[in-house]
Amino acid sequence: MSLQLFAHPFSSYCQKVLIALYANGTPFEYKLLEQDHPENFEELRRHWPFGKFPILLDDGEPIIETTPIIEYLDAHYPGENRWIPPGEMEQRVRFLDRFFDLHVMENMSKISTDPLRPEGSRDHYGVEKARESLNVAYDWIEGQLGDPWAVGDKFTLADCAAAPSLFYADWVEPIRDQQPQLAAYRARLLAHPAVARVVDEARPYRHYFPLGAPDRD
Ligand SMILES: N[C@@H](CCC(=O)N[C@@H](CS)C(=O)NCC(=O)O)C(=O)O
Repeated sequence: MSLQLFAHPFSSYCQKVLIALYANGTPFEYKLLEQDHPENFEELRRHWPFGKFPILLDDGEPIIETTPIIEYLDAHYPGENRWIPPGEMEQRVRFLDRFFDLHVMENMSKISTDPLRPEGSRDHYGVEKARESLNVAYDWIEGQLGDPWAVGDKFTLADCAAAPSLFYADWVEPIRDQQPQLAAYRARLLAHPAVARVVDEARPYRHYFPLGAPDRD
């Protein structure tokens, strides 16, 4: 079996999957989605006409959407970290994965990609709502987090989703003093070797950040 990941280092959803691959040392071929590789975009669209990434190919068979990709890795390429530990933790891991994707990553993306819209098509109302929702998410998760990881001592799918979403969310809407647990969790995530690696690999692309990357992290 051979894995190929169509991805870009600066993309938050790609980082979610890259963290899982790196943390378990799972070998794969990186199909970089950059302008000097148009053939990779063409191949991505052949498998997934929406053109959203990442996608994973296993011997040419596509696995699409980040959560199913990590579920697939857990089932077919198991490693030191179980991404969805069986037993009583499973439901919590799945719920927090949805929480970070839907309530942190999506609001962060709405805010950070609005400047890319054509002039006259900016969505100021939507961006304001996304900021409000992000603050609701910060307040809610503050009392919910395990230590050191989202569900306790196991680094799971929930942490793979949390790391890139909180990394960038703090750039667009800084985590506040009222959320010390969340700030500490973000710092622990950034110190994890697989997360530190994706952050470092994305560094050369920071100028892509539409709002301007802050001079930190
Ligand atoms: N729900 C999808 C989201 C994927 C997604 O939105 N990826 C972004 C990159 S971070 C993307 O493809 N953006 C380009 C586009 O929307 O055309 C997943 O979990 O895989």
